[in-house]
Amino acid sequence: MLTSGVKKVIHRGRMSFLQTGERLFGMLFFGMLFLSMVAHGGPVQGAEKDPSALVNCNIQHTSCTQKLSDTQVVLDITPKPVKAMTDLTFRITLTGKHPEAAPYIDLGMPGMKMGPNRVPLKSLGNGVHEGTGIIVRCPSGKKVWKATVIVPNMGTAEFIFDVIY
Ligand SMILES: [Cu+2]
Repeated sequence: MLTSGVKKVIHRGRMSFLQTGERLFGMLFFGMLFLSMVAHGGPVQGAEKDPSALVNCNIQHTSCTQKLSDTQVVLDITPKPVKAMTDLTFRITLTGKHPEAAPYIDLGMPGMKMGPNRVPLKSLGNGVHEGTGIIVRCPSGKKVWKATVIVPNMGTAEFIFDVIY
């Protein structure tokens, strides 16, 4: 009597455990499905599909200029052609109002989460700032890169350009 009662309880316990397990598995499955949908079909995808449409800087041939409130931000990268996996010199020239601290550059790719890649810049006087950095080769094969120039207390300017692999 007693043992069969205990068995029943164990059996019932097992059943509900199995059901909970199945439910958990289902939730995980749909959770992952949802995540992969977000990862592949989110609003960022537009930029990832055709990043060349976002290019706003012909860095392979010239420097690039953007307006930032009271100043102009000029970016140049040398040597040219600008290649991935080589030491590059980044030069930011600010005309007009000067910031409280030196600007710096965050390198990344449009619509993609790349690892952090910051280029600190040193002032050379007259609004000129320079630093060295490396643009890596993206495993996706995409060659459109983005340099976000952060000018303390003034704002940011985004330069999007093609890099040679
Ligand atoms: Cu990438």
